[in-house]
Order: sequence, then C-alpha cells, then structure tokens
Amino acid sequence: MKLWYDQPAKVWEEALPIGNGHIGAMVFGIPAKEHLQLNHDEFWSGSPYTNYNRHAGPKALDTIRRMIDAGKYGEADKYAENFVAEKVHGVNYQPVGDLYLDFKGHQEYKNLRRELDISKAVSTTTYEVDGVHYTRTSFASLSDNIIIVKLTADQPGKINFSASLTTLQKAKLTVTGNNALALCAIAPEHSGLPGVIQVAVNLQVQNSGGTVQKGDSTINVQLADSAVIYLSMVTNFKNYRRMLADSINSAIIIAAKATELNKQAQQKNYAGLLNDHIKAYQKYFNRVYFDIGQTDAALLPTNIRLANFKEGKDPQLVSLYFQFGRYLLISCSQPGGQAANLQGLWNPHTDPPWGSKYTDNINLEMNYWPAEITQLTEMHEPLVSMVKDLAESGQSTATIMYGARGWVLHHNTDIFRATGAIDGAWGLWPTGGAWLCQHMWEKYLFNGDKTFLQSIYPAMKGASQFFVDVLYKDPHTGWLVVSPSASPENSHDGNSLSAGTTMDNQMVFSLLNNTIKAATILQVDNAFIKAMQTKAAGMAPMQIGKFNQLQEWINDWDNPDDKHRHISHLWGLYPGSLISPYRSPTLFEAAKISLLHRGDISTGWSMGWKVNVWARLLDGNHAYKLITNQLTPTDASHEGGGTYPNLFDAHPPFQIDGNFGCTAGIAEMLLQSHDDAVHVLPALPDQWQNGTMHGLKARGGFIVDMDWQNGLLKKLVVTSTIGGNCRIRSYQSLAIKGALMVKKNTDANPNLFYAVLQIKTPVVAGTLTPENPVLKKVYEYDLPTVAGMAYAFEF
Ligand code: FUC
Repeated sequence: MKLWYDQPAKVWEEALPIGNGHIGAMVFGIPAKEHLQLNHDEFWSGSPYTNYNRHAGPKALDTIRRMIDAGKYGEADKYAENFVAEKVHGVNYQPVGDLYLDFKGHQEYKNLRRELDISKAVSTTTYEVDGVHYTRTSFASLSDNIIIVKLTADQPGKINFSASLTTLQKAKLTVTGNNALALCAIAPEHSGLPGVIQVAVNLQVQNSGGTVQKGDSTINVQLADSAVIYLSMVTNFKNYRRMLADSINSAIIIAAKATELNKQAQQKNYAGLLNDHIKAYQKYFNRVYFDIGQTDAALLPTNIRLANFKEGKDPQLVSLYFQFGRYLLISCSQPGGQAANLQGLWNPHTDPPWGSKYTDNINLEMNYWPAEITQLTEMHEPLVSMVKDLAESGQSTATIMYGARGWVLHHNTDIFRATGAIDGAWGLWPTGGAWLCQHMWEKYLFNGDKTFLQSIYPAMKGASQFFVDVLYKDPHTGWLVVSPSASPENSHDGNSLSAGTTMDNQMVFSLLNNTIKAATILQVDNAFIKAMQTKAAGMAPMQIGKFNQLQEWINDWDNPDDKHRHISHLWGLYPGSLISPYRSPTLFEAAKISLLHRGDISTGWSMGWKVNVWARLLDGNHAYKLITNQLTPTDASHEGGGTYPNLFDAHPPFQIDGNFGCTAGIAEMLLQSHDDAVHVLPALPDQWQNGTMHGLKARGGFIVDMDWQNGLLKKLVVTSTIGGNCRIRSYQSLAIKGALMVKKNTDANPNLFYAVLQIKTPVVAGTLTPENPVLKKVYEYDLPTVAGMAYAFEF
C-alpha cells in the first residue's frame, strides 16, 4: 500500500510524513536538496502554567446564571470576560528544525518516484542523474527511536552530499566530530511565559567507501558507495509540571542522551534497524485488512487519483485512505509520548494554526475515534495519560472558577494541561472532561479490561463530582442543566452562552451513568452512586423542535439554514450512543433532519464526523458521498475542506482530525457495536458491493472478519477475546450454527458491554407529530462465545 508521486514535494502539504509517535519528519524527496522537516512531540513554547480566571467563582457564577435565566444572553457573553483566561490562551507546538542534504549536480534528474509505503512505514525516493540510479530511504524507527536516511546509488563512489541542520528556534549548532552535528534549541516564550523546553538533535553520518569530513557547519560525504544518516532528538520535558533539571544541566543531559540513542542505534546494522522497525510497525498495522477492489486507477500517482476520485472508479483509494489513517495514528501516538495534537506530530510553523494544540470540543477526541474499532488500542495510551493529568490539573480550575469538587476542562488544552476557558465567551464550555471520560468508558467497553477501568475511574469520578456540584436547576423547565455553557462554537441570535445545550445534556447524562456503572463494577462509592443517580434523573431530556429536528439548544432556536461545522447536538448519535433507530426512532429521525439541515460541505473534520453520523443513521450512500467530498483535492477554488496531495486532511489548513474521523467513519459503515448488538455491514454503500474487512473490533472484545459479495455477507469470523454473548445483527437472514435467533429485538442482550442506556422520553414541540424513520428489517442472533475461540460461518 503506497502513496506515490512522480515529482518532489513543492510545498509542505505534498511532503510525506514519517513518525514513531515521539519524533517525526516530513520528507520532501528533492534530488538536489533533500529536506526533512523535524518534529518532537514534547517541543512546545512557554512553560508550565495555569489559566483559570480568578475573578470567576460562586458569586460570578450566580451572576452569569441569572443573566442567562433572564434571557440577557448578550450581557452574559460580555460578563464571560470574568471567566475567560486573563493572559495565557494556550501555548504553541513548535517545529524543531530541518535537515538538508545538498547534492551538487542533481538539479537535472529523470524518472523520479517518491513514495510512502504504509504497509512498512518507510518512505523512498528514487531518481536518475547521468545514468546513475539513486535511492533514498527514510523511516522514523519505532523500535530504536531514531530517524534514519539511507542514501545509495547503483554505481560505486557516487554518493556526494553535505548535510546541514537548521532551525527557526534560538539554538546552538556544534560540529562534534568529522561525521557528527549537534543542535540544541530552546522553544520560544509565549504570552510572557519563558520558553523552557529544550531539544537536543544529534546527527551522525556513516559512510561506506569514500570519505566523510566536517565543514564549518556541515558534514560532507565524498565519493561514497552509500551512507546512512542517524538522527536522534531528545527534550528536557519531564511532565506537565516540570522539566528534567535547570536549563544548563538539562542541555547537558539531553545532548548526552541524544548521543547515546544514536550510538545504540548504530550498534545494530542498517538492515537490522529496518527490519526491527518494520516488525514493530506491522505488529499494529497488520491487524486490519480492507479490500473493496482495485482498478487500473490505482496505478496512477496519488495526487492524480485524488483529483479523479469523484468519477467513482478508484475504490482502492478508499482502502488506502483508511489504512493511511491507521498509519498516521501508529506514527503519531505511541505509549509514553504525547497525544496526537491538531496536526498529529507534524508541524512546520512557529505560530501554527490554533497553536497546533488540543481542541477537545471535537478535534482531540476525533483523533482517537479509530483507535479501538481499527484495533490500535495501544495508540490510545497518550490520551489516557493526558486525561489522568487533566483530572489533576483541572481540580484548581473547578475549585476556583466554580467552587466545585472534581475537575473541569474547557475547550482547549496543551502540553502543560491548562484547563481554563479561553478565546472568548464561547470558550466557556465546561464539558471537555465529560466527553473525554465517555471516550475512556468506550475504551473499556471495547476491551473489558478492569485494570484499565480501575486506573481511569478516579478521572471519571472527578469529572462526575464536578457536575454533581454544578448542575443547576433551570427555573423555566425545572431540569438540571449546565449553565453557563455553549453549543461548541455555534451561536443563537449572535450569542454564545446559554443553559442546558443538548450536547451538554447528552454528555453529562452519559458521564453520570457510565460512572455509576464503573463504580458498580468496581464495587466502590455507594453513596456517590446515589448522588449521581439523583442528578441524572433530574436532567433535561432531548427535544424535538418545530422543524421536527433534534433541538440544539434548550429553546427551539434552530435555523434550518444554519450550516455550522459543529454538529454538537448529534453527539448523542455519534460518538455517544443515546439515540437508536430501534429504541428511540423519533429522535433518530429528528437527528437525521438536523443533519440534513446542516448540509454536507464543510471543514475537513466536520465531513469526517458526518461520515460517522451517516453511518449511524444507517445510510451508507450518504456516508459515501461525504467520503467523496472529503477525498476532494483542496485548492483555493474549492469551498470547504478536502484533502491535500499527501492525503493530509484540509480543514483547511491542515488538521489531522479529518483523517482520523473519516477512517473511523469507514469502519463504522461496515461494523457497529453500540446499540445492543454487533451490526455487520450496517451502512454498506452501493459502491462497495464486494469486499473484505478483517480485524475490526466490536465492543465486548469481539474481532470481526467479514467477506461480502453483491452486498451480502458470505463469510463471518468472530474471534472472542473475553467471552460473552455476541449478538449479531444483520439485514440478511443468516444461518449461524450454535446461535439462537433473537425473537424480539427489545429483548436485552445479556452481555453487559452492550447494556443500553435508558434515556428520557423526548419532549416534542407544540402539537407536532414526530416522524418515524423507515428502517430495514433486521435479524438478530445470540452466539455464546468463549474467550480465545474463533467462530467461523459461511453463507
Ligand atoms: C475548533 C473548530 C475549528 C478548528 C479548531 C482547531 O475550534 O471549530 O474549526 O478545527 O477547533
């Protein structure tokens, strides 16, 4: 599986990403001046800080709530100045620097091919100059934590180049030997916070044949047969509160560590390094196999395929894009590292869009949507550890701003785990913790790992404590709501703030119920379970508004012409699982009407979200339409988001969330496991009538392999990792040996990972009669399973 091009990258969005979760590079493949733009996931501007607003607090909270209750939304937005951070609105993720390799005389070249093999996580550029064939191979080693570039030619003595390291940061470059360069850089200050994170880069060149010599600031290789460049990067970041040591000692420690990493890597030979890297990568990548056919279109360069995709003749571009999403997650999120930020790991800007930080009112969570369903559960670790940090750092924000227990997160954070409200009134959205904890609970549902649940329970409990304390009785309805808050980044009549937005109601209701379940499983906190039950019982139901839509706000303010990119009130459909075609059909139909109002074309991530929502609406063709929109090349004439030549998602600008959202959406079209059953091929589009998808994971730890023809399942293998009842739902009547047919689909699945959350009866506007969806008939089968066993069926 390859992305490939017949030209070097002219711009960053054409370069190819490599990464090992901690360090990464964008490879340009330029013959005369090879360029690797370098990143390290811990290299951010500024220093540890908090950004809660000290003027907030119970009194201010009361004031703003009274304004909202009185409908004085404009005043409330203004008063929000008392809640939004006074100084620091987040620091910036920084580029480390650039590696350049100058090859004199390579300006004129022939037959260039630049590729990224995502089945191996290796990038290669080949070209020809004066009859000599040159090859460059680059990878960011997953096994040895080092970036490697190998340069070869098909004739001896032809490798001549000089290597240099540059950076936009304050830095010191040292030539440390005939074949080695060391760069030590310090990240810039931010909003008055001095830059304290340092990075040490260590580069060493090993030549075979010829000579290697140092220049003033370069390493020069002459007449070599081949050469290997080893590049390590280490920072002084220890955790969100502190660095390894003071700045002078840090610089010495990290330079030594970078040299040591480099030395260790060189103890293996190149072939061994490459082999170990590929093995480490394929351990994750090979878990999922996806094929919906291949045509000659797949032979063309990737940028041309992208331009042609709308013609509908290149199904392999979908499987490539899906697997590229998995490649990206493996490459930018590894245990022990930082979570994938807005640009994953790859960012060339010192002032990147939105700081290239973490926006948790959609983008951060979306980055991890493919993690469980596409069997990349280990890649989730940096997010889990971030949530644990936030559950600490968000405590002071909860106490000082809300006078509440537990912890709170507003819509942004960064490497220092700031949790205050930022940007403006619309940043006063205190439900980030609720969303992240639902995400953690879902991780538990996929794997059933009680040790994990135990480790994340304190974060879930803390998030719930916050809402038990801050839920507020809306004087108009008597419902318990979050106030103040916003429906992320949208406005009603030009105002941001209100009480009881639908998304908050859905997320807090889910949080409290999931925490009740977690506490019950872990047999802890009986009294607190009761407190959560009481609060959840008083919360607002979902509402169907005058257009038969799912209401976005507590009042029926929705406008069918509102094309806002956020579809926050549809959270209950995806990634939440509160709305079901079978259990709450009118809400299901109302959600669909809301999504139709919002329309298709939007930013990259918004389209990625819509793929998932259309999949949950069981409409494969509409989901496919969104995939087509997303796989549209981006240029200035194109309205909305799309995809860059290197298959990076375009908000625009580049944001990695759309890659992950769409990858998860493709999986969700083929397998769902949230609504009481494992639904096989729930939203298969007409275009994918024949295919194979092996290795998707369903909740309850079932690995599912499916082969289908003419839209009908031909083969199904369910591998049970933790045992339990596997309820299979299909549009097709299936002969499943050993399974019992479920007579009424209202009979609950005895598997507890499938327990359905009982929601409140929706409130319907005025005299409206809510609409019901037209649903396909489904067949359901209960298959008892034993952990470790595989169950194969042919139809
Ligand atoms: C949210 C979105 C924007 C952008 C930003 C990083 O604020 O509304 O579209 O994706 O995050």
